[in-house]
Amino acid sequence: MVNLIAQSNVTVLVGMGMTGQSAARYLTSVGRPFVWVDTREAPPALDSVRAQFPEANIELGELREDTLLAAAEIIVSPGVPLSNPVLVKAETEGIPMLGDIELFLREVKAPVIAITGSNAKSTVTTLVGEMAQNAGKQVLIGGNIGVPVLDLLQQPAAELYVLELSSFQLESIKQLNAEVATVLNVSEDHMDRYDSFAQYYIAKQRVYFGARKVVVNREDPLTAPPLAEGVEQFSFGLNMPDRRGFGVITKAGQECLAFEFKALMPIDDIKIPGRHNVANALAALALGHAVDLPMDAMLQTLKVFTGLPHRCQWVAENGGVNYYNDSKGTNVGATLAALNGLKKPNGKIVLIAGGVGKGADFSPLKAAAAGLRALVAIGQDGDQIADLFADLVPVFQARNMAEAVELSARHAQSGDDVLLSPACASFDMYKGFEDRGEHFVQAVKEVVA
Ligand code: UMA
Ligand code: ADP
Repeated sequence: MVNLIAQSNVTVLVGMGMTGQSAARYLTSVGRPFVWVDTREAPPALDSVRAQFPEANIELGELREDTLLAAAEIIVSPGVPLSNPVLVKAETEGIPMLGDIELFLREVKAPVIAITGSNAKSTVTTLVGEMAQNAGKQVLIGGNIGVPVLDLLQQPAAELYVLELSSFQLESIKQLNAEVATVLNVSEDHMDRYDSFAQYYIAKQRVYFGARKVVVNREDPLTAPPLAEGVEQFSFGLNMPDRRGFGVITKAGQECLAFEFKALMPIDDIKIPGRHNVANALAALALGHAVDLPMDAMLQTLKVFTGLPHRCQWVAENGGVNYYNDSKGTNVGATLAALNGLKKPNGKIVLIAGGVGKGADFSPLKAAAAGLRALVAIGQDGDQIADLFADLVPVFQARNMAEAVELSARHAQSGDDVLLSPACASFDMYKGFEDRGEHFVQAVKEVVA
């Protein structure tokens, strides 16, 4: 094959997914020539890419050293590990390597709130965005939540940007310089991409690089930033707040959200369900407060925000059994949070779990066994979860979602919840977590009809 850029000095864009397409739009708009590569022989978006960018120089299949080493700059999509040997070689040769986030930050002057964590990113990002909007700010949200950041540049400039960042996007970050940055929580995920938990943790920590203010989770020491002079620190947690802290206090027998020592609002007024969402509400308050959003507008938002679909979303009630769709629970930490979040004194949970385990250690799930009525295992790695619970609770295997919901309905008792929170990715059986959640909702509708 002919080397498309020979010795010329152009940008190489790696990846033809959402990020790659947004970067291509951006590079085209600023008149920068680029060669577009993808490690797949047939990326799913190829036809639409060729239609949108008929002039694009495209190389497919294994990354080629001659192409990459001739680049002035390499823009890498988050789904492509930086450990790819050709990318490693390019980096050692001193070729600048960056992601879409840094490209975006070069263009944007308005403050950025940068949010990462193993779980709760999308919920907190959306909440902070809604709070800012309700406070009358021109705000845009984007990032891992599904809106590539470079596409935000095609809209009128905002006064504030709220970005959800994944560990993949953070890996290449040199300096983020966020107005406020947070790691909401850290628990194991993506162990099929990282050599160790430490490597994953370090990727998350990069969100703090250059931040003026930080928000940490008092209950999760892994969220603490590296020590830095002059950085203002706020905190959140379900425990008693301290100085600059958001937390929970009891006032007149009622649990309330609180800032420092002042009660703000009864937690019962928060619309999103579950104890874990109280933590998410506190995190959003801390982030909003750090950029001076008015407290009234933020509290008002908490009273109306019903949560995102597929995150502990209530689906139906039948015979005293409530059904919840937590299809976005794609790792062990998320499923534990959902189980603990929905826990109540009278009633147990029938858990539907399983799918693509991403190399995870499922054993921490055992801590929730006492609250389970039964486990229904689904998908490729469901048997690993089933084995864990075999001697602890009744365990069933289901071949599909309809069967899983039927089995759950049969074994749930009045006062129980049926929870789909798979602790796994969905790609063995579904197009994505949304598709899986929709199948669950459909199956529930059939069972309760
Ligand atoms: N791929 C290749 N070769 C390539 C390029 C991609 O094999 O050359 C594969 C990747 O391994 C991956 C898939 O293609 O399996 C998609 O990768 P991508 O980088 O092209 O992804 P995008 O479509 O650009 O979407 C990315 C995020 N996806 C990933 O990080 C895998 C989206 O997050 C994000 O919404 C989008 O950018 C906009 O910022 C999705 C995600 O699953 C929701 N994120 C992970 C998570 O939340 O756990 C991190
Ligand atoms: P992310 O974008 O990080 O995946 P989401 O807001 O989409 O986060 O929530 C994903 C899942 O994480 C939820 O479905 C729930 O199971 C779990 N979750 C929500 N809040 C928390 C929390 N505070 N701590 C741990 N897990 C949580």
